[in-house]
Amino acid sequence: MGTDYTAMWKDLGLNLESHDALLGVLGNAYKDIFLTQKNRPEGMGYFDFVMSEVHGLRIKELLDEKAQGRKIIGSYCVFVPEEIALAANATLVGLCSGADFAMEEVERYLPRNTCALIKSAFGFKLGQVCPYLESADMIVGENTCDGKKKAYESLGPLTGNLYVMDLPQTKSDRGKDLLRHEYDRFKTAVEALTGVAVTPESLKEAIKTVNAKREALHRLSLLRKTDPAPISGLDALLANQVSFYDNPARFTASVHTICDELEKRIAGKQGVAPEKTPRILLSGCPMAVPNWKLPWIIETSGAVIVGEESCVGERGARNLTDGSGTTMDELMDAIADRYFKVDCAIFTPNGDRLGHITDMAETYQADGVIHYGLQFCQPYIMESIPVEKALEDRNIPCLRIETDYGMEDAGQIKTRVEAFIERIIG
Ligand code: BJ8
Repeated sequence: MGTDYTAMWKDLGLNLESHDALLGVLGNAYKDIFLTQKNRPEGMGYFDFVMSEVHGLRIKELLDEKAQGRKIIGSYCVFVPEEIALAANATLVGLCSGADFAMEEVERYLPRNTCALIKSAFGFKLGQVCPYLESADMIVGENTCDGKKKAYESLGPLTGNLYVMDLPQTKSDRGKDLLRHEYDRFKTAVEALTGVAVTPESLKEAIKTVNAKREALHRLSLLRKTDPAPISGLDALLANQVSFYDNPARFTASVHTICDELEKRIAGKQGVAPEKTPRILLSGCPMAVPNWKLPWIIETSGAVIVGEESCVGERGARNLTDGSGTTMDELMDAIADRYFKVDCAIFTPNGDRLGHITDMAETYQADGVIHYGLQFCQPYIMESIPVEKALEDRNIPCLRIETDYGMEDAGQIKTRVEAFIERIIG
């Protein structure tokens, strides 16, 4: 980073030494994984810049917004509706939980057999290393998996500004009523935070902004149907990761710029890997920055990732919100309708997800699916068994990987991935 942001980080209460260490690890991993890729689209330069300024310029922008009276809301889950935050003059940012930090301290609060994503959220707080977390005026936790809902009981007192949203566990009418009710309650809480009443007009405008972002991501996804793949899975994942904290309008424009470039590549049959490179669909737990381990292993083992069935991917961005309503009730119903379709593994039963995975494998012409389960994540690991069965029933090979954020098992995973790719090639 060219600018010195030390004073800003200090004002936010970051532990400068630990923060430096984290930035060092992040920067080195990024250089080794992303900047060594061949045939990257030029448009990825924007995302390289965003990543180099992820704790710098973007945080400064958020703090400048705060100085103008805007509030920042941090979230850990795609069930928190960005539309409502934007309509009440707040900015929603994803609180990434993709790296181990301060693990000894974390294990004073959480059992060892807690998933790495939850541990990471605690590590970032306890280590005082995340400027997004520290600049947030409100942090939203959601009652999704058991790990998260119990962990929020301990995270609340550590942050002092945690708001907990209840979520249904079944796709029933009662479940949908609960979600709608919780979104009303969230709207009231955000209005109280910002002092700005949401109106049908502001909500419609916010729906438009968020839909535009999702449409750009849909465009990017669909371009990956082609062979040769015009963009790597790592770069596409990065775009999805950045969508959680970039300015929405700027992000949308940048994704369209890449898509324009990819269309030209497709016309010229130019890919990131040669035609007929084995194509993998990645499915499972979300991958937050800087969790790039598995995609990196896959794409350095002779395959290309052509889609992500994940909350940092198609599950998170799949559906648009119907913005045609004119009253508050109609628009809030439309928001609840849209989010109720998210097929997170915390729902039981969750048959829609099986259908989405098989559809995606067919749409993106995947030769095989790798299911990624974070160790100790019961919902996704349990669901990986029926997922594998549904895929194998359709003759789509599936490999189930269970891992965490450490690199100790990277060699072993690489061996399994290479064997899987061999199997696909036949
Ligand atoms: S909508 S996937 S973002 S909850 S990996 S913490 S499930 S034990 S992250 Fe998620 Fe919302 Fe669902 Fe998406 Fe628990 Fe599993 Fe850990 Fe997880």
